[in-house]
Amino acid sequence: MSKTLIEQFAEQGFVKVEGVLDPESVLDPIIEEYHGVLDQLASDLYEAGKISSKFEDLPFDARLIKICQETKQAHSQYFDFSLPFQGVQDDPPFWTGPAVFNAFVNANLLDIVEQLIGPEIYSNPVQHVRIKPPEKLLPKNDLGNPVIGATPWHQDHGVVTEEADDTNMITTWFSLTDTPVESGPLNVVPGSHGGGLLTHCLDYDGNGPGFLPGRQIPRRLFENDDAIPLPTKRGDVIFLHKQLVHGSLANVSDRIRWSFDLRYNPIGQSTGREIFPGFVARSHANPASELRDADEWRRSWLNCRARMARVNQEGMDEVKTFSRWADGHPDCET
Ligand SMILES: O=C(O)CCC(=O)C(=O)O
Ligand SMILES: [Fe+2]
Repeated sequence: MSKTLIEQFAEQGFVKVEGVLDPESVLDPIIEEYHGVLDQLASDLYEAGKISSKFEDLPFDARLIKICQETKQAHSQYFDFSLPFQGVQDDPPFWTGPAVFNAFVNANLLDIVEQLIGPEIYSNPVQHVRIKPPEKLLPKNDLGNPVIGATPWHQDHGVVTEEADDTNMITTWFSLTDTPVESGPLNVVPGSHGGGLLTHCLDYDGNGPGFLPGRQIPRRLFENDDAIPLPTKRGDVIFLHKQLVHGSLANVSDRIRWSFDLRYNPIGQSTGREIFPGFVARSHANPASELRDADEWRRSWLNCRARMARVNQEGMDEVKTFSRWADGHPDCET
């Protein structure tokens, strides 16, 4: 079994493993925590006069959708366990609760990560929660596109800085709710991790209908006809090689689409976003170094937020967190 998993990952650049996370003991407590986050968002917006009601009687999905519609925003930062790269001021909200932390250090998850990158495992801070309401119910931005939608073609290697070029980073992706094809799961190009790091264009709009302008890999640079969607059930986890070309489909369902993407790399290798805090998730060599205190994790992000408020202001990016790509590459001509 484990040989098959390792072989499949090596050949295809991804592997989906069913039933890794227990829905009741791991995922439900996370959903419960996020009810509190949504309460906070509703209170803040209501007090600021930006919504007509706190919508306390609505279920999670409908309440979030209503708030997005009235404010014409997705409010992703409220839910995320990460921070903006620039212009951090006025303490942007984020969520690093204990149930979330519990998933980061889940033993079943780390057992598979260990098979793929070895036993000394660091939690890489390139990490996001993505809650995407049905596109048909979402307000549109200035360009007429939904305020949060499908993820364009990219490699995760392309979102870290050059210091992490030799880092053996692995992405883990799982959904909090079942994610059938119509909900907009990951869409991957099997085997595309063999072609090296491809050009990511900053504001590319040549990928055809359904692909919004933005940072992405032009589809002529890889075998884009081979892409396959990876629908998931609660508890399944997808593992991605850092050079696998992937994106996500649009959420054309009636339900929210809700995922976590967490990354890990061998201890001691650069995370490619050094100003953000990672931690030792597993170490056979030094078990005492494993972080198991959710409060300490939360404090590391609070400290990071204070540091970020002193750098990368007003269009500056003296601390590189993200953008290794420049405009004007010949690959980006349309
Ligand atoms: O969930 C998504 O829309 C995109 C996730 C992704 O690109 C990733 O997990 O690396
Ligand atoms: Fe990705």
